[in-house]
Amino acid sequence: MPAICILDKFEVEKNERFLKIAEDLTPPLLEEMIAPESLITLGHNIKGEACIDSRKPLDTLPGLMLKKDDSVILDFGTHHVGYVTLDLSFLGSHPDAPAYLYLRFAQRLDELTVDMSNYEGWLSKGWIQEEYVHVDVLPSTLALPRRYAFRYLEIRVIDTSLKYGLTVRSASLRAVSAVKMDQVAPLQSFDPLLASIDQVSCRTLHDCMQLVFEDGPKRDRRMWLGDLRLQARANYETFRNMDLVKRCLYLFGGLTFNDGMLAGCIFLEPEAEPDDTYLFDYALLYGSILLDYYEQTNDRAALEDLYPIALRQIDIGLSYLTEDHVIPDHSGDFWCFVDWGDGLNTQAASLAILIYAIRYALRLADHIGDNATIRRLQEMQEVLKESAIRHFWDEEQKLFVSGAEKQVSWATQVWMILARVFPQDKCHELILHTIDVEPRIRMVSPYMVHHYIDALLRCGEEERALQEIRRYWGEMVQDGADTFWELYNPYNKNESPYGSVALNSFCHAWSCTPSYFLRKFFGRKKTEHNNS
Ligand code: RAM
Repeated sequence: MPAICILDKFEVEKNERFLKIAEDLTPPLLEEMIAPESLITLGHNIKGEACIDSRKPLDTLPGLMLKKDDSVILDFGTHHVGYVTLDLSFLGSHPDAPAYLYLRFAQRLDELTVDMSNYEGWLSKGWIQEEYVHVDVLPSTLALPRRYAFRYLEIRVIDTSLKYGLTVRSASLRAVSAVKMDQVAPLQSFDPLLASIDQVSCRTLHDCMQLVFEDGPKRDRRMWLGDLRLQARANYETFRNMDLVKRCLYLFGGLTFNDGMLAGCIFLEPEAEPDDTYLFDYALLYGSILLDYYEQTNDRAALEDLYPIALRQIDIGLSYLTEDHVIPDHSGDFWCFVDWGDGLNTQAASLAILIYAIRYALRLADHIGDNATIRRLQEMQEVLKESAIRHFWDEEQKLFVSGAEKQVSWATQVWMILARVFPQDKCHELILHTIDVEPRIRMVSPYMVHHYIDALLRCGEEERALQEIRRYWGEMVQDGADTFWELYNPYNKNESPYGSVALNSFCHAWSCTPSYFLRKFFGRKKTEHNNS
């Protein structure tokens, strides 16, 4: 089902001072020249999944003569983001027709086996990383203007002519990122799986750190608030690029609309603009990004500039409350994100996220010394906790339910725990009971699983949190992830919110948080211990 938001009334308010601060913090992009490692051919394993059948050394590439329908696949060794240049030539008579090429960039091997022309989902086909190119003159250098996110490049010759064949003398990639991988020391763990999970997380974050924290360098190539929050947290434990977080906070803060609302995401080009998409939960979580940033940096000026924006989101959130202190049920609309997944009812979670966001706003207000706000929000927090229990707690099932259908989902329980609606011991019982019951409405995005891990830690379930990181992100590593994916449902590996897995992003910001958990909460001792 398409999930879009188009606001009728959309009046952007630009704060030029904030935008100037953001502009001045634009990072230089660091470049690295990368050559492919080898040439590969594809096969299938016993499960029917695409795998590498054979490899040839790179120095065999220039000698290959590619004629009509021939193709070659280059493996760049791991996932990268950047610009590709091909040095092309020919063998045979002087080219008497253009070389007509099809180029396909893939983050995962299985993308190379899908016929993209069959894609009929609701997101634009424009996101598919493929090109049809005519090359009129040979030899020549083909410098592709578009930025790609990929590990594999397939070059297929649609046609040359009967008199000549194409050769690829060399291929190169100018990889870009705001940071360098070697800025981060490897995780100190004797558990090779955890070390790999951390490494893949770091690479995911690295590849998403461009002129802003992008959500996915293949798609959507923009900055989403919810993703930014998790990326910033992982960044504090790894690359520690504080200026990039600051720039992103000021970009959002400098581009509000309709009396102070924050956009769900921001486009960067041709100039920074907010999308006309409001996501209730994402906007509320801005305060938590600001608090984390302030506690990391002590940047008082930023706190004072951006505190009113964070507070405004809480007041906008509160304005949606009914007289009975619940948020009306918007499930089915792209209004409160929570998680991808068909049929998730978000009503109860939206109230929980409001309560959670108020806790962060209170801590911000405390730093600012805004006592009137502290009093007002403390009272409101109690009213809302009581309302959450009254409306959504089902004493018989010992679980929270959501919406008129009284749906039981993992997401609702997790957010109620993070909102601290119950004292810690009761939250602990609730998470264990949820694990026992295994609600049918599961978590499908790493974004939601991040919050589940957070809830486990809140309940003192550290061992289990580590086990879940191993199980969820570890399974992606075992499934061949070089960078972590936008969506991973171990129960349905082909799940896509977009109508085809071809449009899923396989290097996605919100999936990079194992590094945050492993480095912040689990020292060397714990990760060793769990290796058994
Ligand atoms: C998708 C992207 C993005 C996410 C939004 C809600 O477009 O995956 O990362 O934040 O949905």
